[in-house]
Amino acid sequence: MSSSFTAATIEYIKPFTDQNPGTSGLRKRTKVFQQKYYSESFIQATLSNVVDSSDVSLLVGGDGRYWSEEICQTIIKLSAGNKVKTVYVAKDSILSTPAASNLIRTLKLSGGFLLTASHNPGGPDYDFGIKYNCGNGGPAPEKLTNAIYQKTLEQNSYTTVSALPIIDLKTLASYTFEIQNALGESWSTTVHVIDAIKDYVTLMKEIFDFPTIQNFLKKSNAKILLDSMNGVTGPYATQILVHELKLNNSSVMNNVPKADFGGIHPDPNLTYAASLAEKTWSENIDLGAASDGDGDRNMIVAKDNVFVNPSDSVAVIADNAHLIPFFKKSGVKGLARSMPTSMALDRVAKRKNLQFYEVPTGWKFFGNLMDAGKLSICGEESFGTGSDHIREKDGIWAILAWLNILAASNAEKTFEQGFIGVKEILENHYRIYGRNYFTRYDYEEVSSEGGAELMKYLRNLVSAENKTHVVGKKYTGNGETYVVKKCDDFSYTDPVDGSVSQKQGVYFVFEDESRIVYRASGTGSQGATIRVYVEKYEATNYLTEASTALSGLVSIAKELGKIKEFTGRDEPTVIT
Ligand code: VG1
Ligand code: CO
Repeated sequence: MSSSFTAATIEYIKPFTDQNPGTSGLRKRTKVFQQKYYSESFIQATLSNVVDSSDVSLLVGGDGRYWSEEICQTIIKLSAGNKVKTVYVAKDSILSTPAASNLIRTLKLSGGFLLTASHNPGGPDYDFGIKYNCGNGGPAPEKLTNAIYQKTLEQNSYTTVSALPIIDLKTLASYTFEIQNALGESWSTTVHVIDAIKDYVTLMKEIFDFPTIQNFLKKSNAKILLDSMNGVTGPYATQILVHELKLNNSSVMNNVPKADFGGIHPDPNLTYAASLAEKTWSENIDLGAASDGDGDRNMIVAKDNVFVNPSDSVAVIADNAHLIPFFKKSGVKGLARSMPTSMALDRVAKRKNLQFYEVPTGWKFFGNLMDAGKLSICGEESFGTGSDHIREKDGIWAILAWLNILAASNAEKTFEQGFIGVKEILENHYRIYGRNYFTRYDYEEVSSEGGAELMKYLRNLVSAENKTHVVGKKYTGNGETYVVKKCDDFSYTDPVDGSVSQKQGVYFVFEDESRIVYRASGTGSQGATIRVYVEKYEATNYLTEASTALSGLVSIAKELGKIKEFTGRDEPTVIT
């Protein structure tokens, strides 16, 4: 469809002061985004930084949360106003974060807007978010997010084409609009409403050994359950598990995306995905999994009360990469984890003689390494696992990786005496490598001042002038004593472009390699969230409950960080 000229107009606004994107995009209460000109300001600031030629093409879509369709229309109008040549919009605006990363890469787009606040709850009273990904498919690096923020502080107008019709997001179609501005310039903008599911499914079929997985599922009668938590992965999971791998419908749950996630907090951990874990354990399910609102996180559980800690999950996947066709073909170039993630992966890198990197929290830091061909498999303790097939973490990828490993580990089995399950794979890993017990305590939505004071106190404690008093100091908790070997505020220099990211978390390493890390979250939308990460390595004693193995260090972590004093909290909001 083509129409006659539509006018691009300038709207005047006041700058906003609170549009600094955090760990992964701008996340606020929906009501904040609904303020007049608020979303337009952030979108314009982004477009001002990324529209650098007459050939810009963008992708738009998100996790389907409340307010997404409205913002899709706003982005289309501002894109047209800013001379973007082509806008690809996901049908129904349903586009998982990993699928977006893939589409940006395969369609060779300039970038894309992802409408998501990820694992944060959605709806009129909860969170909304806008995130920009670049042409490599990964989250915008700090250099760009800083420039966007600067722009929002200064700009006093945006350009839009308010007369554009509302695009029907329910129907696959293309539209071209001829646009003109007051200066007499003219250009055209084309909008394609596209299927955002199928390319992702094709990609998964290229990466994993679907015939072997299907054969395993059929012969073993393994029970699989994937909980999409009413988030965006529902249609992807249904297509892959039910239509491709021929499992029955009961293998997927909460698989229809809902604007408010059906009231669920779509964060796949043992607190918010407790019903999936309970069902898996009570119904003897061989592999239970959950993914978050936008589909980039995953949790793996299994019968016999097995919970696969995400730090272990990435280590197991890396150790078994040779069973996955994608890595068989391309090899494993290197491994990486975020700083607070347990050191289980380091051990795999060492044993396999692979390059290894420790980066700050947030997926954007992995992208540069991948683009430079230095990194294949990486993970974060926050239920994020992924590889260089795209530039985001990928929930369904991680679940399929486990299925592929299960299937390939049992390829020779007759299944009369059962099969090697998740539990055996995990315990075998511990037998070879030992176990890095790990836990994270989150103190959510404490006062901003309290959170800031806590981090200031810790930074001061590990500063150059004070750290000499801390190193060598003994701390005792629950009768266990640990001696500080080193401590610092983590700083990272990107080995590819030399950019430096400072103040990425305060860590204490003890003489037995145990660690305590403190960080302020960069994804919350209200107050401050303090995360405390605790880790302890045991070479042979790998069958203890994590909470028991870590109880001494946890009590040291509370005391060392003066948690009660600064946050007013006795107990954390969430323990993972
Ligand atoms: C959290 C996690 C981090 C993750 C980020 C985005 O950030 O800790 O590992 O990359 O969320 O995940 P923070 O700053 O709150 O600790 V997602 O699934 O919300 O895009
Ligand atoms: Co997410």
